Amino acid sequence: MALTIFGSPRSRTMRTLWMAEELGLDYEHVPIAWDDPWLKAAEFLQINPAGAVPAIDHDGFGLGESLAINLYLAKMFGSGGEAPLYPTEPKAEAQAWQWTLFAQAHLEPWVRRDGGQPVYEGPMSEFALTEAHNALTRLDTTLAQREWLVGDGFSVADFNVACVLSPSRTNSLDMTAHQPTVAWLSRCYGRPAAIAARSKFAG
Ligand SMILES: N[C@@H](CCC(=O)N[C@@H](CS)C(=O)NCC(=O)O)C(=O)O
Repeated sequence: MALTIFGSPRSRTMRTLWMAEELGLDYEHVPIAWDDPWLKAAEFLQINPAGAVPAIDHDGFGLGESLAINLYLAKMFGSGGEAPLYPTEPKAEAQAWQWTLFAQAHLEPWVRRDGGQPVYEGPMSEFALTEAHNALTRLDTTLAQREWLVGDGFSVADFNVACVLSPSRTNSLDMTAHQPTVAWLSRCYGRPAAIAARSKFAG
């Protein structure tokens, strides 16, 4: 199999690189920047029509959207073994989708820091902060009762929510009221693969 991961580690591509590390995948990395004009060239748009990173090419199959890439790689390479990253039982799988969509819809818009833009300034700041804390409280409610979001172990559900709540984003928030989430984030980012990915790529 040939897997290519496109995107600079200073972008959401860090999510894909962490997943590749979790799964122990062999891959080629093309560290293209988010503002490189090649992202809008026909050749790259065939891989990801959104013209954004991360994107992958897996044996000629192109895919964009970081959280979809994580679901795909986890399902393809992490469904088996003693501690599967991808839950295959249909209800558990649906919960992994549920948490992924929760992260995309209810966290990503309010915790994003694209292009170094301040998120919590300007006319939307109060609304954004309220939405961010509401979503974190929703997460706290679950994590006060269980160690991981789905099943008994770390899964792609934890992965996708945690990678949206990266340290560079939670550092801009007052997390005092969200101790269950803070403790869970430490468990996620304390994983050997998370530490290895950060030390390899986030220098
Ligand atoms: N929802 C997408 C967002 C992708 C995205 O906006 N990526 C940024 C870098 S972090 C980018 O490539 N921006 C360039 C552009 O949109 O023109 C995902 O999660 O993959």
